[in-house]
Amino acid sequence: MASRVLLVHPSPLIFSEIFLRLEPLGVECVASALEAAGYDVRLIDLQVLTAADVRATLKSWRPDAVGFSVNYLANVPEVIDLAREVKATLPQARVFVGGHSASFVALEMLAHADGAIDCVIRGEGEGASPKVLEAFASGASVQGIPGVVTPGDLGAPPLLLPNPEKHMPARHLTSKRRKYFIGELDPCASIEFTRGCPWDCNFCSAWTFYGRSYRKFDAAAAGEDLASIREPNVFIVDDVAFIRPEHGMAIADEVERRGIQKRYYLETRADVLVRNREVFERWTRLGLRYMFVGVEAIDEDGLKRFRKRVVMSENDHALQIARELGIVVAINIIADPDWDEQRFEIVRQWALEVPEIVNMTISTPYPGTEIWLTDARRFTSRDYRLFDVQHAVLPTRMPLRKFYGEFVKTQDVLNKKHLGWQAVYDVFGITMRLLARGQTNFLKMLWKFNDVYSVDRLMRDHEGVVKYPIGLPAVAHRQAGVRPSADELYIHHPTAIAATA
Ligand code: B12
Ligand code: SF4
Repeated sequence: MASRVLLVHPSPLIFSEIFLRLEPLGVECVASALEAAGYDVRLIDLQVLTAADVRATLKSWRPDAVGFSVNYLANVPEVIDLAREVKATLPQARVFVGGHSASFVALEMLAHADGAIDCVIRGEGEGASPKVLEAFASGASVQGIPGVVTPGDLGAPPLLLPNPEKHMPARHLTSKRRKYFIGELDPCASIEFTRGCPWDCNFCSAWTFYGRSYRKFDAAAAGEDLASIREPNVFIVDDVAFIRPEHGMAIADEVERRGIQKRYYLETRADVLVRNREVFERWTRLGLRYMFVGVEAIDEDGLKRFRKRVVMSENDHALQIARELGIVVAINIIADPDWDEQRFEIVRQWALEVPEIVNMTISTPYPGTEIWLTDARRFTSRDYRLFDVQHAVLPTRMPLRKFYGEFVKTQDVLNKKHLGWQAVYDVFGITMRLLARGQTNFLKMLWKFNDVYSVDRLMRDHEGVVKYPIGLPAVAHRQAGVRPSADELYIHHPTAIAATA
């Protein structure tokens, strides 16, 4: 039996160099399923440890198998190179990869790795991973295990877990947990209450991964998981929190019954907040402090273009409710590479007028999104590392340097709005309280901004040698407006559910 399994989560991207760094929940769930199956599991998170730690563990512990998590496209090259190192150090070790992005580019990762990765597990990893390791150990083929992709063979489609709450995250395997934080929620753990999203925004791959399914965790199990968390702060990672009001209320009952006292951050949609105000109100009493609302655009045209299925008045109403409840709201605006100086200026002015924390990302067609099928042929870069929503990979109307100039200027204005002298004065008490407890993540974040966001750095990133170019969609030239089929988009089909897990 392959008894020793090392699981690795790759390094942080630009985004998490400043604002937040969160525990690798997905790989912790896979670790939990493997432990339950009797494997000896170790986990290295390269957001807080280094590649030297991986090398040292390979030499001293000599795992029989190494699994990499690839939730972010930008991490693909790093993981392929690390897989090559594993095979060079331990030729007998088997290497497998899983995660959100790996699921969409599985065949192409295997081709780039040229034998260094034995298989990719598409979709949820808890069900397939123990089966794959069993096959590795017995010398049987992994082909035919649902979700398993081998070089040149996409294999059988993955199956959804009937009970995703069964394998609670193996948080005991992570070290340096004090490094996980989001803003002043420092330190901060993560938790799931649901999986999937029933909407279908065209720039997002959350819904295509789960085939638009939406599963709720058993409320008592969610309460038990929450009660087991040591950190005082919790990030609820659900794509859209509290879509079903009765579920949000049932978990709130558990929180009250168990006397759990924490502060929370969650992400939701404007229309859900408007519809289920009473749930958010109750959670505010239980400790909900921060909320991310995916606003995406500040005009009706933009909202329609992203197929967001909300109108501006709903966004405004939601922000009003959040203000009344005293929740600090963060919103995101997607910058289009087609924007000119004037467009950036309008957004800056708007962002300065609203009290919310405004963040900006750059529209990026990812495999798994609808816009990938329509826009990928226009890519100006095929470098995976630039697919992090902080770089432009489509042609910009302005010269690229000028576009980045406007982008960085906007980020800078937004940063000064929240982290300028008045804001620093406002958070002085928070900072001192955190320092007193030895938590320095938040303070470091306050000063790091200018080192991370610079036009020169963004331009330099485009000059990197592209060892493994990202592939293009197989279906040639889809027209915008023509909806692709579920088979073209989905990783999980909503009706393909495992009998047991
Ligand atoms: C929480 C979260 C984050 C956290 C990071 C958590 C972390 N340390 O991994 C934060 C807030 C930091 C974050 C940041 C970003 N995120 Co994010 N994030 C999410 C979110 C909402 C949930 C992820 C999660 O924890 N889910 C719960 C766990 C249980 O699920 P999971 O991770 O998918 O794991 C399962 C499977 O993927 C698989 N699996 C995972 N790892 C492995 C490993 C092996 C070996 C195997 C076999 C299987 C396996 O099995 C797991 C259990 O079923 C997802 C959306 C989503 N629904 O997935 C977006 C998402 C992953 N993020 C996305 C993006 C774009 C980003 C950012 C680049 C930009 C941004 N503004 O959001 C940054 C950069 C991140 C970075 N690396 O620095 C995109 C990914 C796009 C892409 N294709 O690359 C997603 C899909 C959101 C979206 N709407 O499109 N993110
Ligand atoms: S952007 Fe949000 S609401 Fe839209 S599909 Fe993605 S997770 Fe769902």
